Formats: sequence, structure tokens, C-alpha cells
Amino acid sequence: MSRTGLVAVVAAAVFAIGSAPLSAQEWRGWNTHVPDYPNSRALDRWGELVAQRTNNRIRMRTFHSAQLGQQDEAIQQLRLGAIDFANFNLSPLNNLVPETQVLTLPFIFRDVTHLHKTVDGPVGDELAKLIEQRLNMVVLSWFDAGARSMYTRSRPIRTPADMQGLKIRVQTSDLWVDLIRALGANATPLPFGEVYTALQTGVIDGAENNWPSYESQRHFEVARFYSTTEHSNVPEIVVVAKGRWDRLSPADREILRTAAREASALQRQLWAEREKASRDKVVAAGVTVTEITDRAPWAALMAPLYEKYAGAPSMRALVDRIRAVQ
Ligand code: GTR
Repeated sequence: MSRTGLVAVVAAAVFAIGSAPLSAQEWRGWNTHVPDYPNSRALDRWGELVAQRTNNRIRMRTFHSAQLGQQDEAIQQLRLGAIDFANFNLSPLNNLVPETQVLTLPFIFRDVTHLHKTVDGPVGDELAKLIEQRLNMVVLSWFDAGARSMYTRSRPIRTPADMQGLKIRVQTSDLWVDLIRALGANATPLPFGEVYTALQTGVIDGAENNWPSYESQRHFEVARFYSTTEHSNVPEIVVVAKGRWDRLSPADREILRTAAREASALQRQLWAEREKASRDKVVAAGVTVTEITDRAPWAALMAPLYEKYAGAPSMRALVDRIRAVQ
């Protein structure tokens, strides 16, 4: 080969490594939220960090706004390896891995620091292991999802008595159905993407979610009364399909895990900002916010839920360990 020929070959090889190595893997990720949501931005950041640190060998593309389906379907897809990574709320995993119900239980966390210490500590690690064993997905880090509160179409909720007979949308989880029933209302499980229309057409009277989802899904346009019940702080996980994970080298696993933790730190920071921004936005749009200052009557109605979902000794032990986290 001539010298110029050799230079050209080497240059082409260097170019290929720099931009798109032959062995590059294309990963597809699921996400339910709009592109500017804290979770979406953190998932994008995760992909950037992984691409940089693997010299583009692993290229992760997140499909935002539930383009790859609703959460329940995405969980199945990920278990089968048809989707490579995702960010899931724990609620749709409740029926599949009952231990996750404990983190969904109403009023289990004192505050957001308590939540972080729990999920970033031994309890979070144990739940991650159970999810991996039973669902074929590897949990790499945890996202915030704030406090969830009730919102309704036609009148404000001030006390639990105001919930009587209302039809409230829930995520697909038995615990959520029972939670709404314990408040005297009727639960309607629906995918996230169908809540807006269900509120608009009056199929449901209300739903419950955090400020950023209430705002970004535009539920505030059709359910104008938000009451700060803050009844659950169920967190979220960042996961990779186990098949993908098992084929990675230890070095690449480390890159993915470290970058996922960095993405979580970013998500938590963006989350705190977005909670406030979303609240300001809906208030400016004329939403009536009812501040619930006394949550004791709400918490009292949750006792049967603790009996049913955390009555077994192993579950009770988990609750006690969470409560003991300082
Ligand atoms: C959001 C959460 C989503 C999904 C949604 C819902 O707050 O981030 O993963 O769980 O709530 O209510 O379906």
C-alpha cells in the first residue's frame, strides 16, 4: 500500500472510532415525560455521559413523551429486552414486587431527606436486588417524584369527607386502588396518557399527582382544584434491561452506574426547581390551591392500608427500618 493510501486508511479508522465505532451499540430508552421535564433532561444527560465515557460505543437514545407506549407496557417490554433502559415510577411495579409497596405507602417518609437516605441506603439496595431478581431489570439509581396530591374538576377537597363518592384516577396498583377506597372515593386505574381526556370528558372527577406532572400533562387546564394532601412520595427508578447489562464488561457497567448516579443528582436538583416553577405556573393560570395543613385525619384513614400491605412480619420489618432511617 502506498504511503498516502496508508494515511487514508488510518485516518478513516481514527474517524470511525471518534464518531461511530463499528461495534457501537444503539440503546433505546423509554420515558413517559415531555422533553423538558427533569427526568427527561437527566436521562438525556445520562446518555451523553455514557457516550463520552465509552467513546460512543454505547449510544443511548431516550424516546420521551411515552412514544414507546404507556408505563405498564414499557415494563413488559423492558423485561423482555425489547427496550434497553427506562425510568419507572415504583407504583406500577407494586403488584409485581410487593416489597415496593412499602415505599408507596401513604405518609411513610417524613420529608425528602428521609426519602433520599432510604433509597440511597441499604433499603434501596435491597429493593433494587429484588426488582432485578424478579423483573429482569437492573436498578442503577433513584429519581425524585415529589409529593402526590389530589386534584379535582368541580370542587375543592378540604377534608377526607370531600372525597366521598368521587371517581379518582390511579396508577395500576392494588395499593393505589385501596388507598382511594379508604378515603371513601372510587378508584379508576388508567394509563398516565389517558388522564387528560378522562378529566376533560368527566369520565373521572379527579386524579392525584405531583406539581410537575399536573402542570406538564396540562391536567390543570381541566381539573382546576389542587389540594396539597401530599399523601404519597413514591420514588422512581432508573433501570437497564438485564440482558443488556449482563453482556457489558465490568468497566462499562461502572461507567453506566456512575453516570446514572450523576444523572440522578441532576434530576433531584432540577426536580426541586421544577416543583416550584410548576406550582407558580398553575397558580398564575388561575388554579385554586387548597392548602391541607392538618394531615392527621388523612393519615388516620390509612391505617387499614398499613394492616393489609405491611401487616406481614417481613413487610412490617421493612416499614420499621424505613422509619428508623435518620
Ligand atoms: C408521574 C410519574 C410517572 C407516572 C405518573 C402517573 O408523576 O413520574 O412515572 O407514574 O406520575 O401517575 O402515571
